[in-house]
Amino acid sequence: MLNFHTAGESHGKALVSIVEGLPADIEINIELINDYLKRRQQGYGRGKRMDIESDQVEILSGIRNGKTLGSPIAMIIQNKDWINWKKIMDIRNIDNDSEVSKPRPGHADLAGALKFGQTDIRNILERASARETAARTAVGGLLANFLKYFNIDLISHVVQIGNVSIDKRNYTLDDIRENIIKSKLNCIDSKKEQKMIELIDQVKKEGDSLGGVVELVTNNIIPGLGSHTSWNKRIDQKITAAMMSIPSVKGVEIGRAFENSKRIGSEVHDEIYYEEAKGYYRKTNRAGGIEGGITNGEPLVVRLAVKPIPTLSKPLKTVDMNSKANSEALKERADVTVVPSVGVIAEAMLIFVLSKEILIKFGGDNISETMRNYKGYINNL
Ligand code: EPS
Repeated sequence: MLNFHTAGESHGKALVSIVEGLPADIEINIELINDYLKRRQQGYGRGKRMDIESDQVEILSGIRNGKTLGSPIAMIIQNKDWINWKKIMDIRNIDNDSEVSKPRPGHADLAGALKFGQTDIRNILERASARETAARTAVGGLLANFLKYFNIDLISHVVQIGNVSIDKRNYTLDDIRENIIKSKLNCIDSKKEQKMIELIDQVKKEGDSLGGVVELVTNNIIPGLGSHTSWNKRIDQKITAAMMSIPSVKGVEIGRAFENSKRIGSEVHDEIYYEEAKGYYRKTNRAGGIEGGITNGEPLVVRLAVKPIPTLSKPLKTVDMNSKANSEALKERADVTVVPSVGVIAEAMLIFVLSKEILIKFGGDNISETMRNYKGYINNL
């Protein structure tokens, strides 16, 4: 069963990913992984940390002569900033003056400190930091090599920052890819993007932060991934769980779920057509590519609501965990918004869910075995 783990603290030495369950003989282009890592670091509104890091993956195991071995794949990304944090993050002895005791509202700080019995919040925030998502993105980039065999393509784009949103709704994955190339925010509407940038600048000056909405769109999805037969086999359940695991993501919508909830059935469901060359198809895709917990072959469309990040240079009120006195929350170097990066992390998580579903359906210890089963299924459709 395909799975992965990550390890690593935000200002520790490195981030580690271990991926298990990929078939042997998959051709791996390491540059594809590095492209994902680079895209995750971009986006207007990121903080100074992104000037320090330039994430590159090093593969430690599981690949030989450019191909997977079927054994666990270990990957490492160095934290360049670690050198500046050695005294605070040292594994043996730390500088005790560095204790953090003022939890940020909206962060894992307080809940994590209570749960794990910690008085130094740094013991929580280092792992709660979204830096961990670099390790997940490496996994997504690795598995993107696997999805290439099935011609599956996917991309994210920003549809809202704060209260500025794009109005366009009818675009294809190719339109998105073409239009976000020059965008600093992965936004297809250059006029709205300008407004988003102005808003980010203004909010930055005010010492505040911004959330937004990102959308994921796929092409060439295989019909029949997921299953209606059990609650925990439904692919919408798996996709939403994976999306909700991304820090700052607080809501997930498949298709036009919230809009659909206001309409009558005949205005919502996507009518079915058939053509010899195309097979079954729809003229609309309000369901976002999933019916009965199974992909129906239409593009997957998933939207994520991202909250504003909790680290504010104009801090909110909190309580000092040592003195219990009213205080101002921890102020740290931070981003103003991470919405474009969340899109790339969401791509990585969707790539993982799709890869896992493909292997559940087609199996295979070797990619040729997986492809033989896949082709047999497609020919029978
Ligand atoms: C983060 C705080 C910032 C972000 C970080 C997530 O880091 P720092 O505290 O070092 O300035 O830049 O994100 C990343 C490092 C990254 O690679 O995405 C946080 O508190 O979650």
